[in-house]
Amino acid sequence: MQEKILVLGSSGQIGTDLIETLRQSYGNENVVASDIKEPAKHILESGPFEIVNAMDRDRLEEVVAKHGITQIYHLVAMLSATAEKMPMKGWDLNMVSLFHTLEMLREKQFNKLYWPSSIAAFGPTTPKVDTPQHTVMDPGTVYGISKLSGELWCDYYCKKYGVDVRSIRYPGLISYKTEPGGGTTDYAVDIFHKAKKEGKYECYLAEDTALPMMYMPDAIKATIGIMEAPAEDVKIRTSYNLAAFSFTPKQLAEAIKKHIPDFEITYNVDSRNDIALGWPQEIDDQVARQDWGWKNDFSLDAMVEDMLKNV
Ligand code: AKB
Repeated sequence: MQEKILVLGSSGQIGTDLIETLRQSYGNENVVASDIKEPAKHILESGPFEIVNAMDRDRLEEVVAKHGITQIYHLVAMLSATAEKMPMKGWDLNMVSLFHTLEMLREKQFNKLYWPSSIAAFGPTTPKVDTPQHTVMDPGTVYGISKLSGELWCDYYCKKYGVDVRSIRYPGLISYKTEPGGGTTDYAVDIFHKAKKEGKYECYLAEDTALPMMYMPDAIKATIGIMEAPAEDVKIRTSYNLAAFSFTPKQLAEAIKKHIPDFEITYNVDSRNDIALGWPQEIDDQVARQDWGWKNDFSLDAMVEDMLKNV
């Protein structure tokens, strides 16, 4: 069967990279980009694009029917730092858009759903190092509460209605094509732009705040990897732990200095550091590696080299 894929939130940080890779493997015309704002020119010109507000179920149903959609990648979310400023809006966006797609999946309007969770679903009493797949989860942010709730709803729909929904807990994602917006981990992208342009960066996290991170090509590989895995291999239907490397701002600055020796980092810590301190530092992703063969390609140094080449 020819898959027809709809990406919700395609103009965002993950969407821009994901659309390019999906179009390469499934064919331009079979991958529909959608967002409330227009995407980059090359995305608009290489295949179909629809303006879709993921909160508008009628519009979602219209686009799914129009293109004969078989799979949806749901990438719409208000991230951690922004959702702390507007909790009700964040909760609404993150949950209502998920329920629309889960309900449409239950009604068999399409066959398979990808919905991302995050390390934000963990909380202050979760083990910080080698965070296991199954552990205490007590998120302290609106975004994290929406991700943990979403995971449980995905599992519920899978068990109760037999739908095929798959999910990964993303670490902080680093990319150069599109900048992230409103996350706690955004510094790890901003730092590269400032390092190249100004040779210095003022960081809002403390120098020793460690977080799990991943380079975007690996995140895209994992996202498509879990969607293409045989259904019986995807045993966990809440969400899978996923890891590549972890670093503190100080360690990232050291890695950048290997290429830009004069680079300087200073610190002006704000409330985002409190959010980061409630998250794990290093994730154990053995279960994803065993179940559906996940394996990262990029180390910290390889990511830094590639970012500095491309920003
Ligand atoms: C954020 O910082 O909010 C996101 C995330 C870790 O999910 N990048």
